[in-house]
Amino acid sequence: MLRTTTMAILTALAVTAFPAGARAALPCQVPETDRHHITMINLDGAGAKELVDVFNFDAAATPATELMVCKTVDGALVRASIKAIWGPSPGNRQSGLRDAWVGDLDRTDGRVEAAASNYVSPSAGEELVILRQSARHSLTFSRLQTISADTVTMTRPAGKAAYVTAFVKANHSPDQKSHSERWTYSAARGRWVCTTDCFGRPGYTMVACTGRVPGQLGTAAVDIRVLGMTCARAKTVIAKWMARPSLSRVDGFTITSPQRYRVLGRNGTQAFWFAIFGTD
Ligand SMILES: [Ca+2]
Repeated sequence: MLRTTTMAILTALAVTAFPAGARAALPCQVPETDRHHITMINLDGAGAKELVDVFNFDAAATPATELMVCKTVDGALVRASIKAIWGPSPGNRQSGLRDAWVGDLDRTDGRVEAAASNYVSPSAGEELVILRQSARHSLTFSRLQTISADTVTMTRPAGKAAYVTAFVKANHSPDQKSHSERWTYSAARGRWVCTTDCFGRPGYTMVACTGRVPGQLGTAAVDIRVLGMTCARAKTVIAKWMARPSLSRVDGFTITSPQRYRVLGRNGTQAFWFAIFGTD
């Protein structure tokens, strides 16, 4: 896969010589990186296919994932859009982009989706970021949703909508059992939703929260996931715990730590967990 995509990007870069009269256009070129996932696909409905490059960008050893779209102008590929879609990673240099899928993944609206799975760390697992073409024939993408678990992969059965498998280990699960969640596309909700093995009920799925909660000694709670509660509520409880990590109960939540660097809080119907930055 990597060899193929590396050859593909080299081929792409080889045809980016600047055409006269296209001074405003940026070349179809990204910072040097070892991970690309390139797809040639018709986004705008016109003749030539566009190039979609989902790539890992290792900025100061904190990998980030970006998405670039290039179009053909006067026979040369030029950049049409670029978007940071994940990161910077709290994990190490080997974290970041693991795989990507580009196409009409939901097989519903004709718009193209792009999904990128990103590895964070052994305790924080992976995050799948799904984006969708901003509009039909658009050359830009908008964020749709993020799914977190120990491993998150997308499967594209022939002729059917893609589905997501999100595996959660027992020691990362609020009910202490492993789950292999199946997320299928819901046209009614316009996104992928968990439909199988979702901690017992379909509407009861773990959701990823963005942002970090600062704590002592510069550490911070990252990669927060919540079950049956809002991100804001979880962050409030986490902040209180980060201020006093000796507490075993905060705002009605029992705080446990199934793994050394992962903290779990639960109160029966609601739960959250988070990884602590820089600990693995
Ligand atoms: Ca679509």
